[in-house]
Amino acid sequence: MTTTTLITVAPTGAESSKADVPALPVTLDELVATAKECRAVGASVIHVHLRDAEARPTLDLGLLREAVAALRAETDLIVQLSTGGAVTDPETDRLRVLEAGPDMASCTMGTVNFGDDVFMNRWEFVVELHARMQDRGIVPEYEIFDLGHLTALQKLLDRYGPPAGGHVHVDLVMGVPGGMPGTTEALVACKQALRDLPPDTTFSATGVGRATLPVLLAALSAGGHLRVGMEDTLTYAKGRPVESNAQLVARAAGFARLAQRPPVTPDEARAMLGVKGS
Ligand code: KMH
Ligand code: ZN
Repeated sequence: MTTTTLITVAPTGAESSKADVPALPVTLDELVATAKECRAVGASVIHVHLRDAEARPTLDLGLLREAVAALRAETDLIVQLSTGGAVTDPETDRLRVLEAGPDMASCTMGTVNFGDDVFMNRWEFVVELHARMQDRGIVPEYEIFDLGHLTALQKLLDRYGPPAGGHVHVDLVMGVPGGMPGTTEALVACKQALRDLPPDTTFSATGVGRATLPVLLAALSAGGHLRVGMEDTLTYAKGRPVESNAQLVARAAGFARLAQRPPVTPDEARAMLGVKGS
């Protein structure tokens, strides 16, 4: 029985524009303010994509280092950098993200259609990411956009060994056009496939767009953890745009408490995920 809930906030993403979504945090000050608000209402991990001075997605190493330092100085959240970036980012830039020294980084387990685009994750690239994270002691969150990505993860762990920290944590990203649907049935199929991974493997789930609530409720009932945020969700309810990331975290924390699985603190999350102390 899972008795607590890990809540990750993904506040920005690489897909929405500030012009379309004025509440999106795009400057470092906005990111840090969002991080503090989300920590206060139940988040323990922050999944970070950065924007440049024009609010365009960037993997600039200097900006990433600055963001890691600022988030560590101002919060006790686990800092997880995205190595997924935007669909246009080259592999070299995505690998270089690790040089910013985050606690965790995402590692997507395969290529997936992504709306009209393709989110490329070649096998050799995934292996390289996994190996560099092992070398640097960065704990991966394996991003799963489709059921077969879990088979790829099993192969990765069998061939190249356990991740840094020794614990396997996956995030099911559900409802991306081109990936698996955001349904209870798909989540249960993934949960069944998790049986082929190490027995203490944990999972969180993210429902994109209108899959947000079905996936959140299915994850809680299936013993999963939660990722929420404006990377994935821009509508709070029909006709109501999301006002802030904290609004989404507070809603997730409320559901978690109702399920008698209250949110964990960042230190409890570190112990769960095998992340070294702050
Ligand atoms: N922005 C997507 C193309 C990740 O952060 O690792 C990829 C993504 C996954 O968001
Ligand atoms: Zn992301």
